[in-house]
Amino acid sequence: MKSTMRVLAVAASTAALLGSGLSAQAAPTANTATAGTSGTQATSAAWSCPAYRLCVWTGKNGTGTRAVFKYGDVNLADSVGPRGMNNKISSYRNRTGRNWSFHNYTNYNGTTRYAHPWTYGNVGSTMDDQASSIKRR
Ligand SMILES: [Ca+2]
Repeated sequence: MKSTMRVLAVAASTAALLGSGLSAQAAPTANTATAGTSGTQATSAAWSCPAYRLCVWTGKNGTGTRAVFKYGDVNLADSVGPRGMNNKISSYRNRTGRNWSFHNYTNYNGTTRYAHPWTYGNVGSTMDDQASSIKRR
């Protein structure tokens, strides 16, 4: 990973977005084809996420192992909070009214991408399998 830092004070409206900028809309119809195939943390359906939480997945399109956040995680590699997600996040769903930032280093450092309220999608090539911290804004 490159060591370039981004200024986090940049207004969210002008900051780099995650993925291809899917906007607020209803989540796609659940895809049951992938249900229950990836172990104990597999979600019941693609994009399944509790209300008022940020969900992230190890697979694209809301599949694979899921982690759920209320406040974020300063270090995805440690044992505090969900395990097994460091450098593995490929998709997200933001079911909150807040912006969230994804960073390729711990402590909210490094390359930053934003997930706007009520959006979902793949995180995009810049952040795919790169995120090491996540912050609720
Ligand atoms: Ca952690």
